[in-house]
Amino acid sequence: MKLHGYFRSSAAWRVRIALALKGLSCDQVAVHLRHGDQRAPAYLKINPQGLVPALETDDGDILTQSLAICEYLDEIQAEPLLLPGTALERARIRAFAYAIACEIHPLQNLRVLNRLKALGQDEDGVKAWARETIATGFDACEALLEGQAGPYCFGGQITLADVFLVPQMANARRFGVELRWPRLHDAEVACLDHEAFSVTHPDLQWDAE
Ligand SMILES: N[C@@H](CCC(=O)N[C@@H](CS)C(=O)NCC(=O)O)C(=O)O
Repeated sequence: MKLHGYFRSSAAWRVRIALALKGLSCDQVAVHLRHGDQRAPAYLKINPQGLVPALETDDGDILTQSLAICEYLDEIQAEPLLLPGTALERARIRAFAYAIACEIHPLQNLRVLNRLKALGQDEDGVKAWARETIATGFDACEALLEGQAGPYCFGGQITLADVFLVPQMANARRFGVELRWPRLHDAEVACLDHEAFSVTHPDLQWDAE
């Protein structure tokens, strides 16, 4: 398989974590987001949305959207399951991952921040927007974990929720969010102790700058 990503992309990091957890090997192709490679015609043929990640399967099929890719990986390689448990438990794990993927991350994405700048927001205003978006979203995420045992988001097994939490915590730090969520913090610490999270860290990628 081949993963089109970018070292700092939190959405690509989700997929790197899922691949590493499942022991699936994958070539990495760098799409330099700051240089605008995602808008090059050749890349738009791979992902018409002009976003990373995109995963090319061994059969040459192309998948986009990190949630869809992670769920695909969970279906082709069940061990360890990212969506374990009962239907109710799986729905809770999904809700947490979706809260990050669908509500927090899209609002602090590069193209949104660039658009805010184009509309006249200065650098401080743009960063404040990103911080507020993440902080409000994390308030809800912390509440979603109320009553859930640790050390991970949903008990003693790493799930899709953890795969989405850790990269978003890195984004929070990058924008200078004051981290005030003890449960999210503890889950992140537990995850970073696991090789699948540490070796896939943005700073350790071959295209890291
Ligand atoms: N919902 C998409 C989001 C993908 C996404 O926003 N990727 C960012 C990097 S984290 C990107 O490619 N941004 C480029 C841009 O905004 O032009 C997913 O989960 O795959």
